[in-house]
Amino acid sequence: MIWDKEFETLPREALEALKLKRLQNVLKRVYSNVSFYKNAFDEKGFKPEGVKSMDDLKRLPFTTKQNLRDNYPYGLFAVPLESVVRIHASSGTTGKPTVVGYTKKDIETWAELMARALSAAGATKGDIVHNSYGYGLFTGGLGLHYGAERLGASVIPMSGGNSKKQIMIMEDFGSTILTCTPSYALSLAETAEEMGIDFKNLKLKAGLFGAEPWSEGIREEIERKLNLHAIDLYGLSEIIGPGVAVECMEAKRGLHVFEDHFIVEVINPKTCEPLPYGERGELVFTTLTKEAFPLIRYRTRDISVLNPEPCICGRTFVRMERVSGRSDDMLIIRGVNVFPSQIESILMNIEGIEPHYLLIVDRKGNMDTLEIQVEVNERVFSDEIKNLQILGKRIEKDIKDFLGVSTIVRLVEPKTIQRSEGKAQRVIDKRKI
Ligand code: DLL
Repeated sequence: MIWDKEFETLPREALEALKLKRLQNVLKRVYSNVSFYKNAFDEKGFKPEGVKSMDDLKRLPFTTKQNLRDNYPYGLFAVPLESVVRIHASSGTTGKPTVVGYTKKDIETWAELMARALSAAGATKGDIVHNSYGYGLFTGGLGLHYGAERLGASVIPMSGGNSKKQIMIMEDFGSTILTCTPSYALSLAETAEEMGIDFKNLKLKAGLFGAEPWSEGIREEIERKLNLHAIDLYGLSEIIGPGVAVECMEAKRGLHVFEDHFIVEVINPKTCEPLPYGERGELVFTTLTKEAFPLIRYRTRDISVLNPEPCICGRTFVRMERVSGRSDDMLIIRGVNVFPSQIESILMNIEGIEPHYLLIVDRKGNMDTLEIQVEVNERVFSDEIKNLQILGKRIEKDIKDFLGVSTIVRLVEPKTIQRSEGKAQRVIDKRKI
């Protein structure tokens, strides 16, 4: 279902014209209201009036996470604080969080975009949205919440945690749409099983999962275990929160970027040169309509590919492939670049392996080591030791063959790896501790 037919199906030419007009506006606003941008533009000898076509985008400076840190907390806001009605923050792994602000109109825009996202997953006003994204500074909880209300659905503000209660409410309240991280969805599946509850007897029909990378294999697990359609939802606090891009249930192949509000580019992270459609690189976004916290060419560090082909759903927005990871998630193991998502994809293709794993990176002498702890199911675990060893060796070989890196695989008992209620922590890099 398409929530906003007028904009979501705009012909390309009209969409490009709209983007250009909005870009010109936002550039003028940041130039007059944000000293960081005034200085950055002046340094490049760039005048907002100079933007005559989308091609000029290339000449604009990038904004990085470091720029956000340097202007902590409110330095990049483009409106006075009196006009800001909401503040969120994304927890950095190190140091201070990134602070983002919204005007009343920004909150409305965000709710609209989230209503679009929920509709893309098939939700309507008749649905009961069970929202298990965390409420608080994290944008997931309130982002989904406002979108569900805008859609006219009934939203249950569960937040994360207390899984048994979640399952009970799902059953008693008849939840039809589930929203949470993919790792928490799997954890809920496990709790339901322990409680003797079969998802086939629940009313869930679709889920919007995001906030962390997940592979096609995990999608299959979630769809099978929770008996619903699993849709990928992408976003980041700096750009608006969830609701930057979403998959459509018709195709489930790539996420439509809400291009009337965000310009998306893919760049080569080393040279910073824009890459053509079809080439993998770092996603860069420019916000077109945000008032409180507009960002120009924000470098996300998320890795993806853009696909401009028309989609069967009728949306004209370009699609980004599922995010395979962040450039700063990349592990360098004895000189070989490895993304946790690549390991996940290999693991998910192996019979008897559960979708719960942990990568432990360490250094012994001068040698990096990568240990993969992965759960096996009850049947495999109770098998003979010899068979477990064979399975472990086979996984090590698959990883060596596909990724060229030697690992140590440790098959562990079911339910021993810590479950997440939000974003899962899948890597422990002891070299950094
Ligand atoms: O995670 C916003 C969000 C909430 C998105 C709920 C989807 C659902 P942050 O906490 O700022 O915001 O983290 C943003 O999470 O740069 C990606 O690295 C990662 N991420 C978000 N969605 C996806 C996804 C929210 N669908 C960071 N697939 C982003 C892969 C994702 N990674």
